Amino acid sequence: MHDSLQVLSKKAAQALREAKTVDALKEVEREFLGKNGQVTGLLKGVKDLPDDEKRLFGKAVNDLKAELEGLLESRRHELQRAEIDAALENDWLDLSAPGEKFATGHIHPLAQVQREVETIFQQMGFSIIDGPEIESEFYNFEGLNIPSYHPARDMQDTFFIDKEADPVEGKLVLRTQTSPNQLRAMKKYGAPLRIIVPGRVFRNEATDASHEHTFDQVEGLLIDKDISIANLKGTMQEFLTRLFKREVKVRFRPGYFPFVEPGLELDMSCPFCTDGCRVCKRSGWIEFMGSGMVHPNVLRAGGVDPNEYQGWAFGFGLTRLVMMRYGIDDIRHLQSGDLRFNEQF
Ligand code: FA5
Repeated sequence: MHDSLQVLSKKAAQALREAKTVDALKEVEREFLGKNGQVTGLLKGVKDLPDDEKRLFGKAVNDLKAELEGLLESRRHELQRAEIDAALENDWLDLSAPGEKFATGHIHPLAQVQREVETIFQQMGFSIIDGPEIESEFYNFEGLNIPSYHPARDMQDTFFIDKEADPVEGKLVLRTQTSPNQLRAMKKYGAPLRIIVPGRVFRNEATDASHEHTFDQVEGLLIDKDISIANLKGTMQEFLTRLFKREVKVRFRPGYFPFVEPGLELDMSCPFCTDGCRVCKRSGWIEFMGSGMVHPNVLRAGGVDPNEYQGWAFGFGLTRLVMMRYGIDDIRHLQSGDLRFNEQF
């Protein structure tokens, strides 16, 4: 081989050996075999040589180029292998190490019980409907047979919206009960009807361990022909038995709500004991809800003919049910947003 080529070959082979990384190798490649590399420069010069040297020298440079390319390729493999080995050595992952648990939230106890209630009533053929939290006085009171002069207005201390009253529907209020949806549903769907309405209600209460200003109720309404209190009793007994997963009995006491006649308070047998406990105050019975046969005035206000249809309605406190279910001693925990409380469910 031409002397100068031999020197160049040695120089290149040494540079290749000394390149310690794939990037450094690229540098060496550029220096010798790149567009302006030393070997490439020699090749470009071949065309200017006298004819007799052209062939010999040209072949020698091409051989050198092929040799360097071979060396380069094997060095590249070597370095890549070494880089992979180093990565395997340093960046390994212990797949058997115990994982780190992510803190995830869960459904709030109020929503959990609401879902259970909805599922049971759906299974019994009831539809679940929703209504506005800001109501008119008409739907919250007048239409439910509670005119403004009626003393029953005082039973539910009300938040009013600071806005001029509508001549027909009156002032706007934060609904004090879910009962306005009896009227809304009758007007919208007519009779027959089978609905429940879970929802948040508001009262201007002095709060304590069992009273909140904001709490949840579930309204129920069934309207059809030949409906009696017996249907209400059977429905509630079945609902509570499914909810508590043990046989629950119900009993009625007289109660007063202007929108039902007769009005009834419903008690359930204590689902937590057989012979008296703290929850039922050793009586075996727990007050559960207000109910009764829908007043004819309310049917009329909802556009249903009381001569053709009857029905019953009920309203229970979902928040109180949740408290009873989980043994929560202070209603204010439920809206506190305190994770130490919420995490327990
Ligand atoms: C009513 O609100 C009637 N609308 C229920 C009704 C519907 C009767 C249909 C007849 C027919 P009452 O004011 O009693 O009734 O409230 C119903 C339930 O809401 C109570 O049994 C209680 O569980 C719950 N409740 C009432 N006030 C509060 C409060 N401040 N905090 C938490 N729960 C309450």
